Formats: sequence, C-alpha cells, structure tokens
Amino acid sequence: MSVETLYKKSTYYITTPLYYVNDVPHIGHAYCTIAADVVARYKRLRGNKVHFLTGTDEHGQKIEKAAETSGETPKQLADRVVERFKGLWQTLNISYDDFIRTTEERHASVVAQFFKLVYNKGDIYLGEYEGWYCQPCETYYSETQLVNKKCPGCKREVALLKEESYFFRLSRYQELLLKYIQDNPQWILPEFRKNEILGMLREPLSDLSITRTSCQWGIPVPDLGAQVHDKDGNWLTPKKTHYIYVWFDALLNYISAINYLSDAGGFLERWPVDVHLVGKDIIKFHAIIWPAMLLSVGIPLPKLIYGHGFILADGEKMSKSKGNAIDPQAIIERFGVDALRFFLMREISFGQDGSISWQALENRYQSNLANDLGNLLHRSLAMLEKYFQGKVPASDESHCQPVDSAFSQFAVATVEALEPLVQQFKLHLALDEIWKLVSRANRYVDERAPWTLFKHGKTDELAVVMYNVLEALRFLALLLSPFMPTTAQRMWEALGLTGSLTDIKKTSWEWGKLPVGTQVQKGEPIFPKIELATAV
Ligand code: ME8
Repeated sequence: MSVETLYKKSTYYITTPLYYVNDVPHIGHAYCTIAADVVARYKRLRGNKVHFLTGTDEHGQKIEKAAETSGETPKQLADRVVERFKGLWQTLNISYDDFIRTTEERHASVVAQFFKLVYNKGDIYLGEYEGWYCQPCETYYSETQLVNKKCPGCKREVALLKEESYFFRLSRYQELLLKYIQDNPQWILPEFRKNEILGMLREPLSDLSITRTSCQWGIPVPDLGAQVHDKDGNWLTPKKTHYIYVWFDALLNYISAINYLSDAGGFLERWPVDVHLVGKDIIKFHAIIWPAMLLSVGIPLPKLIYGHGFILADGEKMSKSKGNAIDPQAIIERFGVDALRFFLMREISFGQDGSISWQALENRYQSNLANDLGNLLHRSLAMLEKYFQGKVPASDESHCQPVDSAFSQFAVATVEALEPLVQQFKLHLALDEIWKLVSRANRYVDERAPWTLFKHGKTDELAVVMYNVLEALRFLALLLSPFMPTTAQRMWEALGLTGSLTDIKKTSWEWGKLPVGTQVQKGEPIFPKIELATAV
C-alpha cells in the first residue's frame, strides 16, 4: 500500500519557508513566495485541491536582539513585522490558504508534544554543548568549520559558547537518509543541490543541540520528569530552564499548521507534503534535520524538497550595507505587480542564482509584455471590432487552411507542454513556452493578414483566422493566470468572458470553447507605455 493510500491524501500541499520577523520582507522573500503561488495557482487551475502554507518564524535570539534594538518586546516586534509580510503578500496577490506564526498556540503545543515524542523514542538526551556560535545565523560551528575564524555562512564574528543543552540524535539517521536519497534521486531538486546534501551526509553528522538556556524567547522544553537521561542512559537533573532551538521549533510548522495531533482528518488529507520550496541557504535544514525529526517519530517524509537559487543585484549579493537591495515596492510602483511577478519568474532560471537589474526589467516590460503580449491582444480586439463589430464569429471548418489547423494544434500542444515544466519547477521555461505561443500568434496574424482577407471579401476565411487568434488569447489568459493573475483576468474580461479565472471548468482547456457571438471589450492597453529611465 502506498503512503498516499494509507494517508488518504487528496490535496496538493505546498509550503514556503517561514520568514524571520527580525527584518521587513525583501525581494528574496517575494521571489520564493511568488514561485510557490504560481505553482499553487497552476495546480488549482488544473483542478487539484491545493493547500498553500506560508508564515513567519518568530522565536529565537535573532528576533530577541532585533526587539531589543527597536525597544519593543519580541512579540510586539513580531506583531508589527508580520503585518508587513501579510501586506506584501496581499499586494502581490499571493493566494495562500494558511499563514502560520510560530508564536501561535496551535504551533507551540505541537512543538512541545513533538519534543516529548522524540524524547520518549530515546532520540533526545541531555548533554553539554561547546561550540562557536554565530548569532545572526543561530548556528553552532565546530572549530574546523570556521573560515578565517568567522562564520562559514555569513562571515561574521562567532563566539565560543558552552551551555547545558538537549541534543537530538541526528547521527542515528545519517545512514538511513543517505540511502533514502540514493534510492529517491528526485527527492531533492535541483540535482546539484542533492549532490551537496549527499556530500554532507558522507561526512560524520554530529548530534544537534536543540535547546538554549541563554535565549528565553522560545517555546519551553516540556516537562520530562525530574530527571532526564543523558547520551548513555544515565539519569541527570537539569540545572537550567531550557527553550527549544528556533529551527527545531520552526520546522514543525509544516505539520502543526495542518493539525498534526489534533485533527487526523486534515492532516491525513495533506501529508506528506508535495513540496517544501526553500532557498538554497536552508536546504540542509530541510533535507537533513527535518527528515531526521520525522523519521524519529515515524511520520512519512516530504515528497520533494526544492532549493531555489538566490537573487543577485547586478551580479552581487544584495545587502543592506552595500545599499543594493531592491525593494519590491519600488518595482511595483514603476511596473505593476504582474510585471514584477512575470519578471522574477522569467528572468532567473529557477533553481539557479540570477541577477536582476532595472535595465533588464525595462527591457522585458517593453518587449515581452507591452509589445508581444499587449499588442497581440490589442490589435486582435481592434480587428474584431472593425471586421465583426466586436462579436466572436463562427468558424466554419470547411474554410480552414492547413496553416490554421497547424496554429490551433500549436496552441493545444503548448498547454500540454506546460504540465511537466511546472511539475519540475522549470518556471522560467514554462513562461518561455507560453511566449512561443504569443510569438506564434503574432506571426499567424501577420501570415494570414486579416486586413487582406477583409479587403478581398473573404469573410469565411477571415472568421476562421479571427476565431483562432481569439481562442489562442483565451488559452493565453488561462496559461498566464498563475503567473499574472490580474492581467490574465483582464484579458479574460476583454475577450468578453465572464466569471473568475480562479474558478474555471475543466472543459475550458479544450480548444474551441470560446462561445460564438461573445462581445469583446477592447478597453485600455494591458501594459501601457511607461517612461523609460533606467537609473532609479
Ligand atoms: O531562513 N534571493 O528565514 P529567512 C532569493 N526562518 N531568495 C531569498 C533571498 C535572495 N537574495 N534572500 C532570502 C529563514 N530568500 C528561516 C526559515 S523555515 C522552517 C525557517 C528567501 O527570513 C529564500 O527562500 O532568512 C530563503 O530560504 C528564505 O528567504 C530565508 O528566509
């Protein structure tokens, strides 16, 4: 019996990382969340039940320190910053189904119970930790992991800390994970990220310190009795009060949010998660620590862990200190939400790092959006108004030339080509495929020259051509809606179609479903010309 059958899974479940609230959202957070939104919307559009989860990571020293600096309590800071995230997601049209904050009770109670389950399995023990701690990364490093005595991740200063700590027996799962990854080569994508993880698993894994005594902004370790066991099974009395390490806490959101331990129905419908979409910076937490935690209590593993690349500003890492961080709001103000969504998904090969620049944004806006797509829609509707008073004509097959059927077949093939590309997160290639149809449609109009057919009174042929172009535009609205939901809806309405694109019938995907007689509405250009001024 497959895990799916056992788990009655009926829903496509997709997650983003839970973003830290020590800083306001930036373009990198937007990038990951937009990508998840595109896939969630695509899946819904193809008739799947979807559960899309995002949220915020609100505990730990990083947040505690940021709150100290801003003169707030950590909770006040979290309450303030979480609104910035929610506000940006609303602006960006992110269609999440649930937003979880790690300070919510539904989460905290699962974390405490899960900790106890792992302890009862014998996978948590009390010990003492000594190591080099990087506070911004909330990570301990061994001496040998340091680079020039600094944090190997962020290159900042580290401090030698020693504290009583509970440990998770990560080392116990090393061999199992190694084998799992070898047996399931598509489990971590892209492939080169999988190879990085395999490399890590070939080195000895240390057990993981999963509690802190120095930072109290976290979920307290639950009552485990007066005495707890150490690594060798001896009983000890803890000397300090312990709080759960922010990563052990935050990773559990993926199951706490879907009612693990409280509502078996909801959980079993969604788990195992179809994909954890995360950045390359945190893939190790998702592909090693998280699966080991799940294995410890016997929960099936996620189906896919996808580590996307980083956005660079003109080839460099974005940072506050360099002053080159691009604010999503600034892009939205100039180009609009859908142009930003399109640009991020089209410009960067998904999985790889990629640069963005104002120049590249302008180029894509002008050529792909305003010229290719905007003009196709506008000129097609203008021709329909001129030749058929804006009403979709009936297309008689007997007047259909080979060039016309080749075109409709091309449009149908585009729909089919998209499925595997989205499935494998080749989102830039999916857009590329859609644009091949846009270009093909523009070429088709040029080749069939409706103005000449009109001039020579070839009305039946003209009807075939106009119907085909409009039907291709209807397909384009459908295909583009995950990427550019507002634009696609405007296209839909311009074509005279009613209802929301988020609620379409399966038959909408069939060629020839544009009703004859529909009255189109040309309206304003969907991508108006903008003032070009590269430097902002
Ligand atoms: O790591 N380009 O939160 P975080 C692309 N709380 N994506 C970027 C990026 C960039 N320049 N910068 C950040 C945490 N990201 C933890 C996660 S999950 C249980 C806990 C994206 O606020 C990318 O997806 O630092 C990265 O993995 C994530 O933001 C990190 O967000």
